[in-house]
Amino acid sequence: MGLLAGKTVLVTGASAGIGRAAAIGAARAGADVAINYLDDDDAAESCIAAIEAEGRRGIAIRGDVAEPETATHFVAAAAAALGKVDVLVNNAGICPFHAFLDMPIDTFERTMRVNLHGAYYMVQAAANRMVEQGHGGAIVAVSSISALVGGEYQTHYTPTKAGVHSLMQSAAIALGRHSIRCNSVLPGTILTDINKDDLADPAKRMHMEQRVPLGRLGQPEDLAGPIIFLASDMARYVTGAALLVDGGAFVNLQ
Ligand code: NAD
Ligand code: RM4
Repeated sequence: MGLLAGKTVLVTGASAGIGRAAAIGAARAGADVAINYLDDDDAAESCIAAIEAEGRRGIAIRGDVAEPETATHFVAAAAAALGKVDVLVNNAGICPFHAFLDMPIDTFERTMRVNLHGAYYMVQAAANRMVEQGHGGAIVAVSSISALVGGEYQTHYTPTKAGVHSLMQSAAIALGRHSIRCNSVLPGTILTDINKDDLADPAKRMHMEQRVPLGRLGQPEDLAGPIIFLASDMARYVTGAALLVDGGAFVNLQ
């Protein structure tokens, strides 16, 4: 029996990267999976095909998480197609690397809206559905090591990741009475499209790699296990927690 057998899992931003790996990992762990995606229909279809190849049901629902109505639509459409909502993995996010002093207002505001406002709307919509259902649930937010440390070209981004981490802490308190657990994962540097350009600089990539005690940067699949664990009943007494998934990078300061 998989850790998520019989559960319905919703994942935002699952057409690529960590979200895709979490969605497919959840299916492998026995869940039916609904994915939200922004605009890449082919990538979303490919994720659904991989979910179905695990013998599970999958549905893809398009929408920009920065819009509040995307969240209510996603949750309603997922529940209509798959019957219920047990788990939300709030993953969608952007990080358009840029210097601080001349940060364009649009870049700052879009990053806040997608990463933080989007998370808020999604968590609220999923929680309302879980409360209505009356049998609890689990929310896992993809925060970041950036919730704990800064980044010169991430002054717009790191506050959103600290915000998502904080949202999970407060939501854990607000939703505990409904048996809804709220936790976050804090990935270190994971090789995905979000940092492809940034890590194209060989010096930067080597610097990042050398900081990791486990000796390599992460792959999206490295997040699947920790996300599935926090989503599963194995973590039934874990709420308000944050789990670094960074190969040890955060503790490697000295
Ligand atoms: P990615 O670019 O591969 O994936 C991001 C996903 O979010 C994509 O599927 C994208 O389409 C989707 N997305 C972006 N804007 C959206 C919107 N407005 N509405 C709906 N979907 C949207 O990058 P990733 O690394 O897999 O990022 C996933 C999450 O992991 C992000 O929240 C990111 O902050 C976080 N994270 C990544 C790293 C890393 O090093 N890769 C580290 C820490 C945290
Ligand atoms: C993470 C962390 C990674 C970076 C991504 C975009 O939070 O800072 O190093 O590549 O964001």
